[in-house]
Amino acid sequence: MIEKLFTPLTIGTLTLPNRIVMAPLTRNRATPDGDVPNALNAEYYAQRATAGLIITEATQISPEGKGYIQTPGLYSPEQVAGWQKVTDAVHAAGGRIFAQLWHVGRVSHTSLQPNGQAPVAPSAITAATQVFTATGFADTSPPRALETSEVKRVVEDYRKAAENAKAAGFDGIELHAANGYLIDQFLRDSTNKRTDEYGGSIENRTRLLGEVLAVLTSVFPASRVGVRFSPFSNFGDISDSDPMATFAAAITKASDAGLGYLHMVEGQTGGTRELPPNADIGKLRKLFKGVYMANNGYDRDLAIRAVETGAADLIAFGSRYIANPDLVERLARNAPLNVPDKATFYGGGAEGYVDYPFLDAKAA
Ligand code: 8OZ
Repeated sequence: MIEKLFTPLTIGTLTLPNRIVMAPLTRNRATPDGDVPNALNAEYYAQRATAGLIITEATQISPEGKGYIQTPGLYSPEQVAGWQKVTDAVHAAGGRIFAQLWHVGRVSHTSLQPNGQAPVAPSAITAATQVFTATGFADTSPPRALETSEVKRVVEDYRKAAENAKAAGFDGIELHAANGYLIDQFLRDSTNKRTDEYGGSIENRTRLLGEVLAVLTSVFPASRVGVRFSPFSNFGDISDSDPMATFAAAITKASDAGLGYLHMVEGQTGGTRELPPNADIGKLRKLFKGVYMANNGYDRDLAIRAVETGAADLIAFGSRYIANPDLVERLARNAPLNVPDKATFYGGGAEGYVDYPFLDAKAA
C-alpha cells in the first residue's frame, strides 16, 4: 500500500507529485553585496526539486524588511535575476517553487537598516531577541512606530515584491505572517498598541494582513498564494491575550481571500509541538477552505498519520530538508536520514549546504 503522503495533490492549476514540502529555511548565503541569490543557492534548491513544493527561505520585500545578514531580497533587478537562476534550476530539475515574502518589522538592527535607521514596527516596543549582524549576534534595536500613512507604502512594497516574484519565474508566493515578524507584530496585541485603524480590535489588527493579501492576490491567482502563521509560538518575543480569537479572524480573512493553502507552525517555532490548554489547531484549520500545510517537528510516522487521517493535506519539513536533499525518496523507502549539522545552518558556503549525500550516490 502506498501511503497518501506520497500521492499527488492539486491546488488550483498546480499539481504537486507528493505532499512533502520543503519548509522556508533561513540559510544566510545570499551574496552580501546587494543580498542577491547566487549559483550556490540555485544548486541547493535544485537538489531538493523532488519535493512536492519548495518554499524559499524568508526573502525581504524591501531594504527596511531585512533583519539578518545575507538574507536574500526581492526588490532589486539584480535580486530578480538571481532568483531567476534559482527558479530555472528548480524547474529544469522538475520542481515547483514559491517565494516566501518577508518583512521583519522590529526584529532587526540599525546596522542592517538603510542609513542606519531604526527598524519599523506597529508600535515602538523593542523585541527581547537577537539577530545576526556583520559582527555576530546583537540585541535588536529599538524600533519606531510606522505612521498610518506609511502602512500603505509597506503594502505597496509587498505588491512590488510579488510582481518581482512573478518576473523571476516563481510558481507562487507565501506571505510570511509568522514567527514574530511584521505581519505577526500587527496581528498580536503584545506588539500592536496602535490607536489608528491598524490597532486595537481584532478587525483592526488583521487589517494589514487583509490589505497585503489583496495586493498579493492581484498579482498571482489566489490559489498560487499561501500564508504562514504561528498562532501559539512565542518566537520573536511575541504573544497574544487570545490567540484563538485573533487567529480565527486572520485565518478567516485568508480563506475569504481564496488562498491556495494555509501553512501553520504547530507549537513553538523549531521547538515543542505542545500547545497552550485552550489551543485548538483543528478548529482553526476548519475555518480555512483551502489546503492545510502542517509544520513543526514532523517525522515520517507523524507525517504519514497526519495525512492519512486528514489532519493535514501537506507536511512541511525544515531541518530534515536541510540534511536530506532526497527527503522524498528517503521517506518513501523508509531509509535512514542524514543528521543536520546546526553549526552550518546560518551563513558560510557549500559546507552543510550542498554537500549532504543523496541515498544513491549521484552527481549533486
Ligand atoms: C531562523 C533564523 C533567522 C530567521 C523564521 C525567518 O523563523 C526566520 C528565521 C529563522 O521565520
